Amino acid sequence: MKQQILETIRQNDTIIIHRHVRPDPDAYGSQCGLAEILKTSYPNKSIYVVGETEPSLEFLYKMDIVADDIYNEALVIVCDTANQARVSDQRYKTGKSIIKIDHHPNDDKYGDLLWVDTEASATSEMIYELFLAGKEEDLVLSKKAAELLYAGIVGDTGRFLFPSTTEKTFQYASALISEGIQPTSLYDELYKTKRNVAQLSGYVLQNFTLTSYGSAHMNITKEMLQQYDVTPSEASQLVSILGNIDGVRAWAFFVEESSQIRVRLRSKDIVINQLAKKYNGGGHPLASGASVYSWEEVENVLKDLDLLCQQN
Ligand SMILES: [Mn+2]
Repeated sequence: MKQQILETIRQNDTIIIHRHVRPDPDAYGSQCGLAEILKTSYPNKSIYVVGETEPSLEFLYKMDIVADDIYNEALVIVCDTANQARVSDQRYKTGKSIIKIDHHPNDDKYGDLLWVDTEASATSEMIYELFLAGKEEDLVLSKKAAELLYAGIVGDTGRFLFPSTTEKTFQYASALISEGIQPTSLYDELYKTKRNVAQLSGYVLQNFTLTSYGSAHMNITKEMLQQYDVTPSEASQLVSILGNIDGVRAWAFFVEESSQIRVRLRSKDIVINQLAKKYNGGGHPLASGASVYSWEEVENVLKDLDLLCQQN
């Protein structure tokens, strides 16, 4: 599949790379890391990255503005995006052909070529693998590309902590560091916490609930977001802080937005992506997302989550 993808890339002069909405470091890292590799390797091709800009990740890369008609002749590559509804900038559909590169479960098999590796810790890890598959021929890895892929791997593995981290992950990370990147300054930017977000995380640690079966949760209402002056996406990032608490096996984070309540589900050992699916979501076995539309529904999610902890 990697060779087929590389062959398709070689045959196209215009390539537009997409990723998912509400981008995280792996979305940016895989999308822009691939763009950097292709720009350096094929200076005569036109390579674009599109999607909404996430202010906290803008230091990594800048998105391009692409006119609609450019899509007519373009190969579109979508990185790190499990399902079509989550592709940032829905014009991806109007490309000449589409390639999907992703590490989430392949429930929505879109695209003309699909490369899905659920064992990969990050899509950025897969992009590095794509580089390895083409480096003897024509692929070149710039320092900027190495930095982007490293940021993606670091983001999706929680700095090499999550169980998705493998021997391969460390090998690739080591190879990326040998390109001369500065992990420390990257961490400074990625893990910089705004004062108000830090204060909200203090509130979460003081007020979360934990059942005797090991399910924990926290509700963040619109009023709390206002009070702490924190955006829903900033609040959602606090989900990981419940993971280290003694007795927590699986946990949910509910953040109220204008038209829905976003659910972040995490787990140490119990598979929770089926639960996410039941509530309009999906994702990895131990890290998923969902959406509900009332606080009554939140109670149902919590009952289901606690039942999973009880039964497993
Ligand atoms: Mn990812």
